[in-house]
Amino acid sequence: MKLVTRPTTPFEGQRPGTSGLRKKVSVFQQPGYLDNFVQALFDVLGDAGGKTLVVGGDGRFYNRVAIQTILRMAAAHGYARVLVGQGGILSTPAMSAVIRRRGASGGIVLSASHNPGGPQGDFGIKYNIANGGPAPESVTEAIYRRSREVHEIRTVDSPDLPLDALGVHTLLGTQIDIIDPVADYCAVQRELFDFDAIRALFARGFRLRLDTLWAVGGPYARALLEDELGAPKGTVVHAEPREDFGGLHPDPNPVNATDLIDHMAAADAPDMGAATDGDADRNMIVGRNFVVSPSDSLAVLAAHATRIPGYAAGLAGVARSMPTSTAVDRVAASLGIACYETPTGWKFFGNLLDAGKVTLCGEESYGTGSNHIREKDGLWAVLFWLNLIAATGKSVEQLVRELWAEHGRCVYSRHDYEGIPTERADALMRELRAALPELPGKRLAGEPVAVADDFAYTDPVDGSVSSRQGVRIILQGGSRVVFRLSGTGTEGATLRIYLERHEPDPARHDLPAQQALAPLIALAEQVARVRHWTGMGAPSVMT
Ligand code: VG1
Ligand code: CO
Repeated sequence: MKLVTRPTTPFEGQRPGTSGLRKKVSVFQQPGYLDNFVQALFDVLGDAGGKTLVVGGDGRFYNRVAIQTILRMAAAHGYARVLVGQGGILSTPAMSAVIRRRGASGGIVLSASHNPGGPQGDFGIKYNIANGGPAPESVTEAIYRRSREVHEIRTVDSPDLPLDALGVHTLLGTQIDIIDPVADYCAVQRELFDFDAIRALFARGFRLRLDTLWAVGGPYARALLEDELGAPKGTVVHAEPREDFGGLHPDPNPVNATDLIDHMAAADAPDMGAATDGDADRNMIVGRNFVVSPSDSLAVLAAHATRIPGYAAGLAGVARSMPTSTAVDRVAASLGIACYETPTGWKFFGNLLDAGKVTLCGEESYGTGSNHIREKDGLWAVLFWLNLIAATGKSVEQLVRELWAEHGRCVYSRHDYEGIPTERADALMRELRAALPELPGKRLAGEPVAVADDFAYTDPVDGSVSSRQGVRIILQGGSRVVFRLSGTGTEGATLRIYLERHEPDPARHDLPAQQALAPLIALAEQVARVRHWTGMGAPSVMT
């Protein structure tokens, strides 16, 4: 076994997006592509002496190949220890838990999260820092700059390590520990929730259907719900991680998780349904014939947090990404706590959580989490809802309807236009940005425009500024339309249009969202010429 240095030439386009570097598997399979990015990362991180690195992924196609490459390179760079999830498995929230509990200096997550997998699908790599959360923009930009200058790869010449059995190996001077991928994660959850109450709920016959979409959430959900909390076997479905997610699109929304939605609409529907995504950090919550919007879910959790042992002392504050609905703002106002508005992407919550300014946070894209780790956490949200139902005796639907009754309903929808030629998506955003100065005061959708800007964020902890984070058009009554381009897609561009309207009148709470939002949908077309630029008559996905 010896240290080797191989010459290489930089690749274009290794700039991490909203959550790491995501590309088609075929791009990652180019010789040296992954190696170059990892070399850039290690160059930016500097001296690895005495440090511990964690490595794991969501088990998708190419996970194992990537892990072997990274282990060799980590050894060549002199890490003292590397912890690897057995079988190469670590969900994103489990990675965060392991980094924090084991005092690691950081971790590498192999996942393209909610993007489809398999040889034809996507792959991704992301670095998490010592707090367990995604690296901030200052770090991801430094990696990108370095990726354009990498000229040699430092690695070791050694055979693959066996990943499937727990154990300890040595690679050059580095100790490689193959660890149980679920233990640390489960320990964190046990500290937060009333497991006895949840166990009693299941013992009373409460029925849950949790669809982990053949992705990495399965082993975690089975260990906690079925093995520990007494949920009947079969509560977790599609539970064995598959390299191609069984052909499913592991994005837990009503469009992709149709099997779950069908079960929840059936005459003998379970009491609660839920789904998690490729790397198990997202969640969708469903009641009987009742889909909960992620923004409402965050608001419900915030409103009742003190019913949960881990949050009994109350919340320091809450945070949501800018396009997420203002439902949680209303709850925060009534609780008398601060509510922060951040750009899209979990990395922006890290400083607020570290500084103790917020306890709960969430995004409209089916992500919720808290200060227990530094990533969003799908199964945590499911446990939170279960604990809440056990503590209040109320159903999913009742809890949401009570939120609406007290604060009004924030009617919400996101329209995605996927696979647009990049130049056309850029042109749409350019034209829209150029039109912004003319909009304030103008009447749109029957109301004057109060704000028309491009969202910029100054981090209240370190003062860093992130600009161009989404175009917002806010009407006088608070209704909003937000436009931004996705930073996780791998084919062309994806335009996301976020629509929100507050409805105080309970008599109108059951109006279908698309109908209630029709004036805002028309506004979006009017100001952004969506049909013209996308060439599409309707969004490809509406959630
Ligand atoms: C999307 C979501 C964003 C989320 C990100 C990562 O980003 O909108 O809220 O943080 O995915 O989620 P974008 O740039 O495509 O809109 V995950 O579960 O894919 O890591
Ligand atoms: Co995810």
